[in-house]
Amino acid sequence: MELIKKILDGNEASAARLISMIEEGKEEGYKAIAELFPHTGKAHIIGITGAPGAGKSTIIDKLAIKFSETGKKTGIIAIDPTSIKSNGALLGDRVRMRGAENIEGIFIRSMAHRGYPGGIARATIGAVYVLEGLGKDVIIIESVGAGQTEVQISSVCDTVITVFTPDYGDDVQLMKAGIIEIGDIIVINKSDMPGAQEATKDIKAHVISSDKKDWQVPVIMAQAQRGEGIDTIMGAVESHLEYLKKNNPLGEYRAEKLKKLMFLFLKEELWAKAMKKWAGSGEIKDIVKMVENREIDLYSAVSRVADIMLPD
Ligand SMILES: Nc1nc2c(ncn2[C@@H]2O[C@H](COP(=O)(O)OP(=O)(O)O)[C@@H](O)[C@H]2O)c(=O)[nH]1
Ligand SMILES: [Mg+2]
Repeated sequence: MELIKKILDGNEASAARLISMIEEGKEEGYKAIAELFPHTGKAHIIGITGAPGAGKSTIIDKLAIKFSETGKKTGIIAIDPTSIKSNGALLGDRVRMRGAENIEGIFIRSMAHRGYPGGIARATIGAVYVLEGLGKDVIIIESVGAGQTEVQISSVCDTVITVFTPDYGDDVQLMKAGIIEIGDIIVINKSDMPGAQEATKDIKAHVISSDKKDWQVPVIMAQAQRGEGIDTIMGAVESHLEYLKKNNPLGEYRAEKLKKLMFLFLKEELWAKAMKKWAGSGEIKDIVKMVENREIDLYSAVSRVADIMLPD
């Protein structure tokens, strides 16, 4: 396929085109991915999550520049719900990546999230394949901290960085929701703000009680805007990759995540297929009506619909 040849040759416009096709769920796009697949699997995939405004894009901008200084090509995928569409291009996070934007070898792509959370992982993994085909050594994915979405992003990534700010008090909910648990590295950004030391101490205490196997999650203070702490983050990212390779061959580590993603995608696929197949079903509409009129309880209704859709 001509498109694939161009991507493998490093043509960014072709890569952008294929990512769009995947975002739109085009059959042609999935076929191209199948052809691209043998050329993938080598990049280090890093996720950065955290509340809007925590400084994720600023950190990525600086990290990508550092990577490029060490000769590594970086691809950035920003899943940005605040993106504004302008001339067909998504702006938003790109605005915060002005430094990295013009460096050769760095490719930035914003992706709109399409309202349904499952779609994020689905389109993201496609974009990862494409960036690997482009020859990126490192792929950084930015996404906002939002429960289910985060869990999905962590399934796509080898290393997850969670970004908090000193006023993370509001984020206690995130911690309770397990957001902190998915971080392999935790960054307290905006350490110029009051309360940074306390926040770091608090989070360190929390992390110690919930550490991951034999990886001690580092809690790093940073001031991304000024580039402070970026070297430490970079070092932690590299140590985490070493750790994964040493203790758990990367293939094994990824296998577990891939299995999870496969069933996630399967669930969506089956749901979409069932909805399409049964959209006009009078039988199901009748059951829905009965639910609306409180003639039947929800358990019975769902069980009847499931039996219609998937008979024994
Ligand atoms: N005070 C302070 N502001 C920062 C720091 N890092 C980033 N910012 C600012 O915080 C705002 C949000 O940053 P951004 O990277 O877009 O956050 P994102 O939404 O998590 O991607 C921007 O105005 C940044 O310039 C920092 O260390 N200290
Ligand atoms: Mg951002």
